[in-house]
Amino acid sequence: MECVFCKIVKGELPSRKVYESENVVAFHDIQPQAPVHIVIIPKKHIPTMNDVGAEDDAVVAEIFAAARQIAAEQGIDASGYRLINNCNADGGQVVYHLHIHLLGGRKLGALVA
Ligand code: DGP
Repeated sequence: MECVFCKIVKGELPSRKVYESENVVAFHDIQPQAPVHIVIIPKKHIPTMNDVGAEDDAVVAEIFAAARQIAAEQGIDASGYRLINNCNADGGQVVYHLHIHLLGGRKLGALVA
């Protein structure tokens, strides 16, 4: 079965996009854990953080630039936000297409397991 995030990239699955460029897309998470919960992904299928290579430096930098831009657009840059990457089973990864969660809009709890 094809990766759900690749389907979103191709427009085969609907999503509420907030950012799109040649190499990166960001959209609202389907199961939001905070008032602002956006997933930022490379369009390229990279399964996990472990699979990021030196050739991906530019796209990783763009993901962080997109996070800063989106946080400002969502009005949470000053109040604060959290960026999370879940890697593999123990990290709680469910979708095996690299993504960063951008969470904010409320006071987030301590980062504990
Ligand atoms: P993770 O555990 O880091 O792999 O989180 C995957 C996230 O992806 C989870 O918060 C729910 C979200 N998600 C899964 N399927 C879809 C989908 O089809 N659309 C959207 N917008 N989000 C999805």
